[in-house]
Amino acid sequence: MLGWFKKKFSKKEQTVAPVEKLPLESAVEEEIPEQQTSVEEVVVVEESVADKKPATTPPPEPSPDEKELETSRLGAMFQQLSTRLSRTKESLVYRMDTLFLGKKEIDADLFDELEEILITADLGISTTMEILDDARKRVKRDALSDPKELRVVLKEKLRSFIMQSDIPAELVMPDSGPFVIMVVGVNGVGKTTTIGKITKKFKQSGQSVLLVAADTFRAAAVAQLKIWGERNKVDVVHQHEGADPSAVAFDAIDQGVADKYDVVIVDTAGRLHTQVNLMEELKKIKRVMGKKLEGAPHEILLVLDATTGQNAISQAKLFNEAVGITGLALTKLDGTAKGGIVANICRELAIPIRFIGIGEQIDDLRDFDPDEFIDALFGEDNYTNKQ
Ligand SMILES: Nc1nc2c(ncn2[C@@H]2O[C@H](COP(=O)(O)OP(=O)(O)O)[C@@H](O)[C@H]2O)c(=O)[nH]1
Ligand SMILES: [Mg+2]
Repeated sequence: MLGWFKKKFSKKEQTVAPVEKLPLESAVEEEIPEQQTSVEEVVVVEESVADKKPATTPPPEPSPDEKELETSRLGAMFQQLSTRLSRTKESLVYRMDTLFLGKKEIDADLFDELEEILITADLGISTTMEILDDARKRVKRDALSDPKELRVVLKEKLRSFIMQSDIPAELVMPDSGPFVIMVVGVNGVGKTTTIGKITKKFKQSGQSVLLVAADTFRAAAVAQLKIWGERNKVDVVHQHEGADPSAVAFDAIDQGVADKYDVVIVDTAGRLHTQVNLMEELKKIKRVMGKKLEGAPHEILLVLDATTGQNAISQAKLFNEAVGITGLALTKLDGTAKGGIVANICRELAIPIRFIGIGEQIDDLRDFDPDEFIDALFGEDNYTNKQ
């Protein structure tokens, strides 16, 4: 479930020791040493080190000061995530805690109230039922009598749902040529904003990015992507309003390959103002890119708005049937009490969540990390200790 950045790009900005000297594990983690290294070269590097002996000189250990700085940075990020999730914390965890504290024993009433809390936090009926069944079994098996003991049971069950759709991010990345990401989703979920935020992450890790305005149905959509392009100082391929989105995508792949971009990100429309069926249009965009570059688009990222609750699940099913979704970005978790949808999505769909959006600003996008998410929700501040 880790996003591309945790696995592939997170450490690229750091100065890395020569690759031949690194053991395979570190080489894979440490990533690409130079700004313009293509994905192809990275793979070659990874293969070549496989034959070599483990390093005799490991990369320099961070100094105690650097370690401390990193720990406090991670701590601050964790705190921020925790704050941004506060509405879900209130609706799910605080209510649960109040219930457990107020009850002396685990009885049918407690389970009824728990059911209501879980459903209100948007865990969905079937996910809620599975959680409650599991909790009842645990109470019986382990002879639990104190309601507070249920907290751990529920927390671990939620974590296990979130771990379920864990699919390594590298699997979607190409061996060579640009990594093409097609971003889909209904209108207003945050596709263009998410693209802007992801672009910053790629840029920070030294990747060259080409943005593609294939939402050609509104001039404003193209203008919005261009603004994100300017903010990130990256090029944006666009044509006139109403241009054929497939043609825009087709040409962009040409440019992406010819100019050796590392990443090409294609923004698409969420609602068409013509007679064209949205799903047919998306299938066509996908098809033409695949014709131009084998395997493209490598990632079809569906953006879902967490505030829409269960509706997000139906959207995911529809888009998945039409174009085959490989990853999810879940936006607006900052503004909702319905963050329980995360567990529901993971349980219902075998699609990894790559990112979560926790605000409107460029830095308000996080690689999705199940442990961090659960700890932030349950208010356990031990995440940074695990790093
Ligand atoms: N609070 C919050 N707002 C977001 C987030 N992501 C996007 N938005 C807002 O959602 C609105 C629609 O975003 P946009 O990117 O235009 O959606 P699109 O139609 O799918 O491209 C904008 O006002 C964004 O600022 C998020 O993670 N949190
Ligand atoms: Mg848009």
